[in-house]
Amino acid sequence: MGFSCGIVGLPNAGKSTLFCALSGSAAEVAPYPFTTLDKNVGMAPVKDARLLEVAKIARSRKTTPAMVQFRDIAGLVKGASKGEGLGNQFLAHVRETDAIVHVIRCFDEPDVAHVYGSVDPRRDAEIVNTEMLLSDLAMVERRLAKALSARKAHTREAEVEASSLEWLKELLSSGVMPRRALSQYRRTPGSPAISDRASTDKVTGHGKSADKSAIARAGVISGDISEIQGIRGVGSVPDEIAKRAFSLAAEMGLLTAKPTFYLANVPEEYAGDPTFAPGASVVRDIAEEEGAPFIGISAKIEAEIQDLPPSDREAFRRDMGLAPSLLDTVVSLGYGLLDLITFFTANENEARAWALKDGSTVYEAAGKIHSDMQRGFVKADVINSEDLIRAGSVAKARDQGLMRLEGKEYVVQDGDVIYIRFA
Ligand SMILES: Nc1nc2c(ncn2[C@@H]2O[C@H](COP(=O)(O)OP(=O)(O)OP(=O)(O)O)[C@@H](O)[C@H]2O)c(=O)[nH]1
Ligand SMILES: [Mg+2]
Repeated sequence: MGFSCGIVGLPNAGKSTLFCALSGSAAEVAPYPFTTLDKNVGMAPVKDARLLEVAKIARSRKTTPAMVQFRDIAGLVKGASKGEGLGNQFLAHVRETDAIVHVIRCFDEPDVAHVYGSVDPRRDAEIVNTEMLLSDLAMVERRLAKALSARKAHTREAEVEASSLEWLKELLSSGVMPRRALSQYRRTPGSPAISDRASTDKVTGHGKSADKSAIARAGVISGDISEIQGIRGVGSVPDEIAKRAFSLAAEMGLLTAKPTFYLANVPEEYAGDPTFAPGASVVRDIAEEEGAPFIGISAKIEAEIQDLPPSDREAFRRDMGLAPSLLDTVVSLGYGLLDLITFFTANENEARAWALKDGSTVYEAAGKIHSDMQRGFVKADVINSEDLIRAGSVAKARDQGLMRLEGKEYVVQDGDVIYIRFA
């Protein structure tokens, strides 16, 4: 799978409308709060023109794109973490996802009730973020209680775990979302990224963004965390504790530690120019303050387009001044946010696209395909899809010396076509 993405927001923000527009699947959409009582799960393919070309060259019988999963849950309201509304019980469905899209209502429509009576993007974003923070805090406190009794054994591991959870608790209780700490850290000029992977990349020269990808890996963070702007009142901790805290946050599925982007759901008349819609600039500011990506769309228009025959969609989008595809926009945001690249496998049976964390080795890529391939990994023949497409066939690519034999440590590049040799 490419990645999975949870859709959160207040009731009637347009989450299910967005879900339908993205996944093409039907979900109940209605003008009253708490329409979604359970969760909706849908999949959508990641479009990649290179896959079709690679499939043609390999004469593959079928092509399998990478897939993205969307999960739409009930709306969150104030007090959700204490059992208000329906939201909290469904947060578990979002804990398992890779990323979050936070939908904020910017459309004013008297027939669609707003649970707090008016359109106010900053207040709404704060309510939802606070509920996620409180839910995460409760989770951290439960785990901390266990860790504190384990600490009595005086092992180093138990000590690190308890201290990391204490620091996470402090962070969350001060209202700091761990994802914010991570993204601010990423933006701090000169912040060192020390991980084994980052240094390997530099030595082999393959790491086009070694530092970035190293930090993006959950739990790999370094530097003096206390220097990060915005974390006021939170004590500094040794690197080891901070690193463990971030990997625990990922492991526990803390919502406020997940890469997140904000989506302003604007009135239909602003569909072609969403940033000019009232409220959209507030959502953009919130996103900017957090270092998070932002997009503005009209979910209603997008869902309506999804109902048109496919052949009519493109012209309709063009006439409305919309980007060519909402799904493509969201997918590329997600790939960027999660530092994902694409690699391909291709034989006569199947040509397939896979998503992989930037900076991963071909050995790790083999593990994605099949555990046997990783276990028995010998070498990999690698060619970039662009070279392969230019050469026109695998044989010609070989003749031109474009196919390389790589070992375990090779860092996969975006667009690589990989043939694993395994024993
Ligand atoms: N005018 C207008 N209405 C919209 C827009 N987006 C959604 N709606 C309407 O708002 C209502 C709520 O939309 P849903 O997608 O069901 O909202 P939700 O966030 O899933 O709501 P819950 O499931 O109740 O949490 C529906 O009547 C939609 O048609 C929009 O951009 N403009
Ligand atoms: Mg819904």
